[in-house]
Formats: sequence, C-alpha cells, structure tokens
Amino acid sequence: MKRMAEPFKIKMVEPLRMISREEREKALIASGYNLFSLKSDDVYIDLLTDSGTGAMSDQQWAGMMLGDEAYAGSRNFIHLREAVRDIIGYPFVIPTHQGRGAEQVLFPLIIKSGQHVISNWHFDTTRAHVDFSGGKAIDVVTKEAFDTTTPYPFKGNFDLGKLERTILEKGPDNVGMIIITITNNSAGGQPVSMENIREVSRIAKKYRIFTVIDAARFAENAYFIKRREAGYENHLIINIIREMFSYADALTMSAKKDALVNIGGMIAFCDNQAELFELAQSMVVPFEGFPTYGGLAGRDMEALARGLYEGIDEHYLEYRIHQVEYLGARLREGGVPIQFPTGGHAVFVDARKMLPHIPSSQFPAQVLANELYLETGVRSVEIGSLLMGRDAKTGEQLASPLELLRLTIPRRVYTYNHMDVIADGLIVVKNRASRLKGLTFDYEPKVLRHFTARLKPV
Ligand code: PM9
Repeated sequence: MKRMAEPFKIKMVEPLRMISREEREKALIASGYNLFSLKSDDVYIDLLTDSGTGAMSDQQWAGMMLGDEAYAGSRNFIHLREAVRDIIGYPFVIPTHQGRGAEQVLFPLIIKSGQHVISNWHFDTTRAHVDFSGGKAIDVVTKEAFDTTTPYPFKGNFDLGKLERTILEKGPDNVGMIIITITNNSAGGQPVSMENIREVSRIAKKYRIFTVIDAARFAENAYFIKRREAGYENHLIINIIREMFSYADALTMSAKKDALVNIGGMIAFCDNQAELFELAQSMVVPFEGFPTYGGLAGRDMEALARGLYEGIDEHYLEYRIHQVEYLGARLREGGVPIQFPTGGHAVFVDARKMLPHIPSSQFPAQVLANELYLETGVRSVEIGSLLMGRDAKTGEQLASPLELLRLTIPRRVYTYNHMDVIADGLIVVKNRASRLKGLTFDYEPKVLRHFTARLKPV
C-alpha cells in the first residue's frame, strides 16, 4: 500500500529515545510485566491510547493564548457552544473535564436502579458508570465483529434483532437507555453505519427509550460512512455528522480523541431536551464545575472549539484513516492476523490466532504486548481477558470474545516511518511466536485490574 503525505508540516519536535534491549528487559520486569506501569521515558513509540495523546495545531495553540478564565460565561465557552451547534446541531452544551465526567453527570439522571442499558458495546468507563448508576450493561454488537478475518464494512453495528429481542425480554420500561458507541472501540475501532444508527433510533422511539451517542470518535465514523455506505459518497462530512446526531437525544463525548485536544469532554442535548439540560446543568456543578466550564480552563475550551473543526476536515480524516490502514496492510503482508478491515484509531491484532498455544487464562495479548516492547520499544495495550476481569459475584474469569492487542495511533504524532518500525517489530515477534510463554498473576487488584496488576511468566 502506498503512503500518503501528511497534510501538515512540523513546527515543533519532541525527541524520541530508544533505551537498550537490556534496559527494556529491566523496565519490563520492574513494571510487573504490565506496560501501564512503565515510565513513558522508557517507551520509544507509545501506542497505549489515542486519548489525549494527539498533537494540537498552531491554530489551537494560538487559541490557548486567548483563554478567558472568567468563572462564568467565558467567551471560549460561547465559541465551544457555537461549534457544537454548527457541527452537531445540538443547542444545549455542557463542558466536562473528559468523557467519563460526562457519563458520571448524565447517567444517573436517566437510568433508574435495576434498569438495563443496551449498547453496541459499552466502553469500560461507560460500563462502570452504568453500574454506578444502578444499571446493568448489555452489549448487542453484530456477530461479524467476532470474525476478525472476514471483511465487513460496519463491524461496529448493533445486532438489531438482538436489540429488539432484548428490549422485549427485559420489558421496555426496564430499559433505561440505549448507547450508540461511534466508532465501536472495543470491536476494533469499527464503524457503525448510518442505516444502523437510523434503525436503532426507530426501535428506541418505538419503545420510548432515551438514546445517547458515545461520540468519542464521531468524525472517524462519519468518514467511514462516506467511504463505505452507498448513497453517502458525495455528502459533506459535516452533513453526515449532523444526520448521525439527529437520531439521538443526547451525546457524551471524550474530546480527547476526534476533537484533537489533550483534555476535555462534554454532554450535549438535542433541541427537545431542554428540561434534561437544565437538570444536568445543576448536577454538573458539584462534580465538574460551573456549567460554562465544567472542569476545563477557558483556554482548553478554545482549543476544543477549534479542534472540533480540524477533526472533521476531510483531508485530515483521509490521512488519519489511511495511516492506520497502512499499518494494518503492512502487518497483513507480514502474516500478522488483524481485525480486518482496520478500524479508525488502531490496528487490533488477533493474539488468539497468533499465539494459539497460550490459553486465555495466560493472557496471550499481554504476552504479545510485552514481547513487542522488548523487540522494539513499542508500548501497546491488551484488550482481552486481562481487561475483561472476573464476575463480581462468582469471582470466575469472564470469557473474553476476543484476545486483541491494540496498536492505538495518536493523532498527528507519528509518521509513516514509525508505522514501518512498528510493523517490522511485530513481524519479527510473529516469527518467534510459538516460543513465547504465558503469564500469570503475581498480584491481582480487585477492581480494574489491568491498570495495576503485576504479572510473571508461567
Ligand atoms: N477511551 C481508550 O484508550 C481512554 C481511556 S482508558 C485507557 O480507548 C469511549 C468509546 C472511549 C473512552 C476512552 C471513553 C472515556 C468513553 N467512550 O477517557 O474519560 O474510548 O475521556 O473517555 C480510552 P475519557
């Protein structure tokens, strides 16, 4: 696959340093074989997450100097609200410090204790906030998501039959909310089609269920719709975005992804949700801050207002998706099994296929992540059994449908040369995969164990 030129030039650089293989071995042992515990100085290329790790533009940095740090009614908030009204079409906007701040404020206002919440796939913090609000999270993603080798354009979709059956089985009154996650992070950054979003909305309306879009990667989803869905090839990205959001009542957004800022988030409501907006405005005060700043400095809101426009620019999106696709293509050429087609923000390697001799109980994707770090200083992240954890009641390890290694690409940070280094390293690891050994716990935390667990080779 051909490379394409980055649609920007570089004005400021941050040096990278690769420590020696011996130092990496020491760092890995000291981290308890858990890459979350590494110092970032010991990492050469950091693919832990695309969240808050992007590079801001000169226009965003210039905006940072125009911060109006008034406690209430900051002009930067007004810019942010105007950008959201223009791009998304929702008039009621409340900033939050990041995505989970938005979830924490909104969910308890909607979910009644004991109710179910249905999503194509809840992100971890989203699932945690559903739990904290007394709800029970159910995922109903399409079955194509679990077959990593068969191409399918919208592996992030809801299984619509399962959605409606679940609503009827639980009873519509016992379903508090539907969450549409775009793109579907856990399925591999896979998009949700417009047709699917429209149908989810139709079903939600039929049973009078509140619908929220988890909008972390909304622009990448819109780009995939333009590229892959019949009838949208000549639409402007902004019009695709407006249509997507027209099918929901509200959004929560981690702005640390597609909105191209290092910190920030928001809740926003469509025009017939004025009452709920007023309620959320009161509830944001004790958690995040006054409703016109919600945990953000004025300068952060200005960078976010500008980042929203930059993140929907079609040339930028073409480059962004192409770079991830390029890495995926290089890996496939080298025989590395990945979730295919590649998603928006990351390449997801199928560790179960690459290390079939390591059972899920010995965390094959974590083994792979550690070996890639040793090989080439790249930090990636396990999305599999280690992340999945145990059943809160029985203590049994939950079955993870996939054992994935996520190579998450920060926005506007690394070049195509870096993609080559990552691919070359992983291909070398693949060639010695059969000799790798599994991992077991040295220390297993009770909650969100993947962040702080300590492991050791079996
Ligand atoms: N996602 C990610 O790496 C960052 C944190 S966990 C290491 O994928 C969705 C779809 C997300 C997401 C965060 C959040 C939470 C909500 N929805 O991190 O609180 O992918 O801004 O957003 C991470 P915040």
